[in-house]
Amino acid sequence: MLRLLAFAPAMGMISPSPFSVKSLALLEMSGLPYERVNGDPRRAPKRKLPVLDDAGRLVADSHLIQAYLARVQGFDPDAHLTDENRAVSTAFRALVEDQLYWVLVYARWIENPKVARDAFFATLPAPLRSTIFGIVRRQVRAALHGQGLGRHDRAQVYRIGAEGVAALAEHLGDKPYFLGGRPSGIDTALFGFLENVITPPLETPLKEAVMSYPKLVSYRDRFEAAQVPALRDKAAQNASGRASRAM
Ligand SMILES: N[C@@H](CCC(=O)N[C@@H](CS)C(=O)NCC(=O)O)C(=O)O
Repeated sequence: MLRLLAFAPAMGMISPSPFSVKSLALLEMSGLPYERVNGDPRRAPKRKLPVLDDAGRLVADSHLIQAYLARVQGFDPDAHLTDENRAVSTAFRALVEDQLYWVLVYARWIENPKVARDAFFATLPAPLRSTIFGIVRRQVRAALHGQGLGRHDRAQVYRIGAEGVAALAEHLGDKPYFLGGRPSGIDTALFGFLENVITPPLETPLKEAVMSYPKLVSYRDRFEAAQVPALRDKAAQNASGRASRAM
């Protein structure tokens, strides 16, 4: 059976990792039997999660997982897309995963470190928790600096976030799914992001930006109800497992 190594649920989220939520959503939509496992990024091939384990064959990266499911398992959520749809999907995936994701990382790790610590390191004993959290937070800060977003001031970071969110809302318009009447892979990426912004009780300007577009909230809810209705309950079963960290 397929196994997905993902970050354990936290703060009411299916996973505190948008990429883990995305891959879980893809697996749910595929109808393929799979098992969700709380993974540890330090043991992952690229030191990031999610990782798909197909009988020992490891696929690391949510986009490669989508491609693998299409190529090897016969589930391609993008099969019906036109070339233009694919171009739009590629561009918006970059917006969500290479830009907005980092605004989320900034909101959590730089601005709300205590929330991040308690959510992602809850199972560690208190003294160890603070030490390890401090080390990881320094790594996250360096990653943000390397990516570039971490070099901006707060107002600039959240302006970039608000512009990106506005682009999502504008393109979604009144369509049921991001590219029209049928769901596709980009919806799973958006679902992962929106789940991570909307669900946790963490009030940030990024969340404010998303909540200012009720259509984005109802889109997240609609996608969940229609495409992955069992995912949240399944996540609750993994919540009792060992917690793992996510950015
Ligand atoms: N491009 C990757 C990104 C995965 C990723 O960034 N995962 C984060 C959690 S959201 C992670 O594993 N971080 C752990 C670390 O950097 O140590 C994908 O699409 O799967």
